[in-house]
Formats: sequence, structure tokens, C-alpha cells
Amino acid sequence: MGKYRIMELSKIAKNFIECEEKYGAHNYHPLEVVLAKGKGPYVWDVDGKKYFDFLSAYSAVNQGHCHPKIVKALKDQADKLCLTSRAFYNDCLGPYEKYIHEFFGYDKVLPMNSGAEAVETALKLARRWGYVRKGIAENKALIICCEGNFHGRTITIVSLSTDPDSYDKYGPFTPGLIKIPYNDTKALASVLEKHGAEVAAFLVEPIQGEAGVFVPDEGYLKKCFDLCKKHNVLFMADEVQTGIARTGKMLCSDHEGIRPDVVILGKAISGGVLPVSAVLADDDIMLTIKPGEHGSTFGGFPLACRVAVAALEVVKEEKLVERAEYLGKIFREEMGKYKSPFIKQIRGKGLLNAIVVQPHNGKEAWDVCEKMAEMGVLAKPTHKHIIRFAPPLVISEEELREAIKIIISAMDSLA
Ligand code: IF1
Repeated sequence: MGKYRIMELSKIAKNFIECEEKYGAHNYHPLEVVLAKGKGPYVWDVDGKKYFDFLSAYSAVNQGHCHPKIVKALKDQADKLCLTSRAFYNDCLGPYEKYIHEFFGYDKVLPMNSGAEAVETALKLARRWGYVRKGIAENKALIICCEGNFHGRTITIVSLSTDPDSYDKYGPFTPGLIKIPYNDTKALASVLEKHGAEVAAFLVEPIQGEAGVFVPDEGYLKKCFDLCKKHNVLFMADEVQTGIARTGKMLCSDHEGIRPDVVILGKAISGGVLPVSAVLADDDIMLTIKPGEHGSTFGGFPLACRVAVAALEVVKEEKLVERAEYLGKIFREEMGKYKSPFIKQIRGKGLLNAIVVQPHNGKEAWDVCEKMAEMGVLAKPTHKHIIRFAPPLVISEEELREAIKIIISAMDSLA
């Protein structure tokens, strides 16, 4: 992949990039744009150039950048009490937990910080449930996951991965994990026939994000859910990216009318304001973890609780579920009408979409993104030939149409 050059970088932008290069670990290769400000669907770089943000921090900023209500909740609480640890009670956690219970309809929530931590928590919860409820023999519990997944970066989570970039030279890996092809109910059925008695859980993304917004066949999740029920296996949905209105339902699992046994949330639960994640489950599962057996210094900290409640209120108040559904249709419809030699496929649900790009004129996805950025839309290629389009859900129809025009002219100018 070539260097991402939006235009000649200013000296000030160059300095920030060099600073990261010199003093930060080299675990990323960002696009060469240095952002300094955000508002709603827009971000501005250090030179004042304005862009539509079509990445939304990988769907963390569904409520838009610096949403005033969420920022106010942060500021108000920051003046009162930021962190207590869970050694004491505080006056924010309980109300937050009650709010989450009423919002998502699960008995309990286990609060964590990053998405990866929430996935780890779910894996521990599944194993624990497998031993104390299902009666799996000690240390024999299995977890099934899908090829092409992305669940985060911890050792156990990269043990689930089939992407060498994620797991290579990080071994030895966590045992007890079985990988099956995604979007393949027969594969799940056959593993369950063989190992069902020892399987604690099936972990799945309702749409695979990292795989390039890979939407499974209709009915896939429901069939998997039914198979799990048949074998007394927990169905665990990683909704870190797909959850909180992104796909046009509050949870992506809602599209198939299923209620996962365990839901994993992160990113947009705080509107991208703080790292906040959560695992949702009913008592029979959640209460298998007892005091002292899991936790985190920051998990459920007062600031996070207030921010998350405000962020979820915004989702309801601004009807982000309906907006994502409505605007997503416009995006796919408008892009679908446009004929470009670059466009091989347009796919997605709600405002989580991707265009599969076909190289043309010696240009590929990277060049298209570069051109779009130059013209004022930020998006990032994934897997060399796929571009993800996921603007904040607060984007207006008019703004969306304007962004679509930019995307189209960028492609036109390269065709
Ligand atoms: C990075 C991708 C997105 C996730 C799901 C858990 C996590 C993620 C379904 C972990 C995180 C990220 C993190 C980001 C890149 C990214 C990503 F391209 F790799 F696949 F969003 F599409 N489950 N997704 O998507 O959450 O610990 O990061 O809070 O830079 O690694 P986290």
C-alpha cells in the first residue's frame, strides 16, 4: 500500500506525524491526515481543512463528534467524581446498570472499558457457565468462533484470529478454540454434532467488520442461534461494531429477531467519548462469576456511566436507529445507480456499508480513498480492495447526498 498523500502536507502536519513516528510504537500506519477538531459528521485537520468522517472511529462515533449532550455529561461528572474503583459503591454505576437493563432487556451488565476486554470477559463467562451450569468437565470447555473474525487484540482473542497480521509470532495461543467458516451453518452443525457436549459458546459478529463488512446470508444468525439452543451452547454476539444503531436496528441481531445469550458492546456505547464496553447476559449466566473473580480498575467508572447514559439517550432522542436504516438505503441506492468501473459490489446494512473496488487504470481502493480525502471525505480501505463507508449516524440526508456526490466525483476523476 502506497503512502497516503492527500495533498502536500503542511509543515505543522508533518511535525505531528514525525512526532508519532519518533516517539510512538509503530503499531499503526495511519492515513496522512492530522485531525484537530470534530463536530457531528465533520472533522477538521490541523490546517483547517474540513472533511466528512466516513469512518467514525470504526463506528464508535455514531452520535457524531463531540456531541454536546455527551460532552456535557462528561464535564459535569468530571467536576464531581471520576473514579472510585469497585472497592466502593458510587452514585453513578447502579443507575447506569439499571438504565442498561431497561434499554437492552438483559438482567445484568458487566462493565468493562475496551471492546477486547468485553470479548475477553464474555469468553471467561462462557467457560465459567460451561463448567458450573452445563457441567463440562474441568478444563475441557470449547468455544467456537468464525474464520475472518475480528474481536480485538489480546492473546486469547488473537488466538481466535485467522489473520496472520493479528496472530503471527504472538504464540503460544490459548487452547480450546475451534474455528469454522463464517456464514456456514452446516459447519456449525457438524462441529456441534461432534463436540456439542463440550462446547460452551459460539462467538460471532452479526456482520464481519474487518472482513470488509461481510454481511452473512439472511437467516444465518437465526439458524446458528437455533443450533446453539439445540446443543445447550451460548450464542454470543460481538456487537462492538454492529451494535448501537449502526446497522439500522439497535442491535444487528435484531434484524433476525434473535436475542443472543450474551451481547458484547463497546465503541458507540459512549459515543466515542470514553472507552466504555459492556457484556450483557441474564442472571443464570452472569451470576456464575462471583465477587473477586473478574473486574477492572476502570470498568464502570462514574465518568463512563454518566457518559454512556447520555450517549444512549442521544441514540433514542435523535432516532439514530431509524436514521441509520433510512440513510443506509439512500447510500446503497444512490451508489447503486452510479456506474463506475471501480465498483464491483456495494454491500452493507444501515450505515455500515462497503464498496468492493475493482482496480482500474492502475488505480485501486487506496487511490480512491486518497482522492476522496483530497475532495473532503475520509474513508479507509480494508483488505486492499474494499472501502468501508460508515459516517456518524447524525449525518443529515442533505449532508449524506453531498458526501455521495464527492465520492462519485472522486471515482469519476480517476476513471
Ligand atoms: C484497531 C477492524 C473495525 C471489533 C469487534 C471487538 C473489537 C473490535 C467486532 C475490539 C475492534 C477495531 C479496532 C481497530 C480496528 C477495528 C476494526 F478493522 F479491525 F475490524 F472496527 F472494523 N469486536 N475493531 O470491530 O474493540 O478493543 O478495539 O475497543 O485499530 O484495532 P477494542
